[in-house]
Amino acid sequence: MSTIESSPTAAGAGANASENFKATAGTRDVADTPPERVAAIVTSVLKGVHDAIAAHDVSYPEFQAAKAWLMAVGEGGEWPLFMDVFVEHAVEAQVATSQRGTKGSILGPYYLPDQVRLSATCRLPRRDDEQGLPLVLAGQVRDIDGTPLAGAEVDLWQADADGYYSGFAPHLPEGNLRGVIVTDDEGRYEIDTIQPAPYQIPTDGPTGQLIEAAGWHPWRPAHLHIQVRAAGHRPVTTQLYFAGGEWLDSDVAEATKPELIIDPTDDGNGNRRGVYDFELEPQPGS
Ligand code: MBD
Ligand code: FE
Repeated sequence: MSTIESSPTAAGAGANASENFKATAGTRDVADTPPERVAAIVTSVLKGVHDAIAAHDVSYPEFQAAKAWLMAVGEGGEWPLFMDVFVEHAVEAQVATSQRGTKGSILGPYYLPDQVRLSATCRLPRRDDEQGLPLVLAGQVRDIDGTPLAGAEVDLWQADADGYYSGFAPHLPEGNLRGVIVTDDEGRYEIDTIQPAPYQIPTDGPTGQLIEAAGWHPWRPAHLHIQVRAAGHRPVTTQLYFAGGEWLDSDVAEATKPELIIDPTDDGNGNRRGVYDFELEPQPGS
């Protein structure tokens, strides 16, 4: 694995994911929250803020610093990054209480829809000189009753061996290490890719500055992002992690789950193979 020689810059690492978030608004369900519910939620959030101010005897300079920081997050386009790192895991955990089958994890800020469709056995698009340990990810997509799901979509996106995502890093070709793999007649897939590096939140933007100011670390463990979709089934958005990897127990985004850790086998000839089967529940109401 190549190493990150210097910390990624906020611009270089695509910390500004705001444009993509706005551009993909049409792909998401719309919230239809009645006024009483808006009031109840926002009252709770504000009460948390007010309570923290009292509990910690917050000063005027601290209040104004918070305001300046909030402005910088917006101006730097880092709200998608901040929300997905520090808040999304709680939403995912809530949704997970009603989801059966494969455990979900957070979507994060770097999903791009409409990537190249690939047949069940494939190589993920990569540069000719793509660095990183080779990795084959293989498995089967099934219904929770065990029925194989042919023609299911395994939508995979991942960082490269330096921790950068295509579409959010100017030096990477469009579509690099992204693809939608369609399962075969037995619901199987087999993807030839490389092992991603851990992801470091850029230290020079407002999110990174907050992490530094709080004395936290800016790392996520190495992970593959996967969304699995099949007709008549509830899609699952998840991530796979690597056994023994750094930061597994202290993910800044709190998005790891023990069920999502794979332990690829290595035959000593550079062939590493990780296996993961996905199980989708029928679409509620279908
Ligand atoms: C990532 O790669 C990621 O997965 C999340 C959730 C947040 C920031 C970067
Ligand atoms: Fe990620």
